[in-house]
Amino acid sequence: MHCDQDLTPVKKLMLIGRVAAGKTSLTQALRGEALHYCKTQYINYHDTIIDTPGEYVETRQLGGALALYAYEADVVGLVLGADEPYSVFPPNITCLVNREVIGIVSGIDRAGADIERVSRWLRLSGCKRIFPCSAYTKEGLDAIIEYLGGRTNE
Ligand SMILES: Nc1nc2c(ncn2[C@@H]2O[C@H](COP(=O)(O)OP(=O)(O)OP(=O)(O)O)[C@@H](O)[C@H]2O)c(=O)[nH]1
Ligand SMILES: [Mg+2]
Repeated sequence: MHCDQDLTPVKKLMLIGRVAAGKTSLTQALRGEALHYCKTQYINYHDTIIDTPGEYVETRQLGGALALYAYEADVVGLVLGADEPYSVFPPNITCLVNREVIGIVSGIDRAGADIERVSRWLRLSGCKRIFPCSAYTKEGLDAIIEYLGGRTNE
């Protein structure tokens, strides 16, 4: 499975979200890789994406490290699954980093997806731009790639 576009390394994206939010799958999809489950056990640096383990946002002691790692990125993506029952991100959290922060609603193909509700939570946390997407169906990936400055292959 491949994306229609290449993710040209114009802006480096860091993904933050709870365990199983879909960060690694999104990373694979954006990079045009076939999806394969791989539990993230440490912060993974790719050329254009920094993929973080969900435990970092779920564990107070590790949370501070995310703010520091954000300095390695141009854009921070707060990832919430479209079917998540609550948000792990507090209100107005985006002011903690001096980077652009976008909201990513992942897994919009999932049964029980409520894109509007999850988008509201992300806006409450301070995200001005929200990108609903699915690593499975590839819906919405082009918009993220375009936002990051990716080029089409054509
Ligand atoms: N239906 C659907 N399932 C998805 C999607 N993205 C991920 N999943 C599934 O959700 C599960 C967790 O996905 P991961 O991408 O590993 O989640 P993660 O946020 O990287 O999780 P950690 O590494 O534990 O922090 C896997 O079983 C994926 O197959 C999606 O867009 N749609
Ligand atoms: Mg992961």
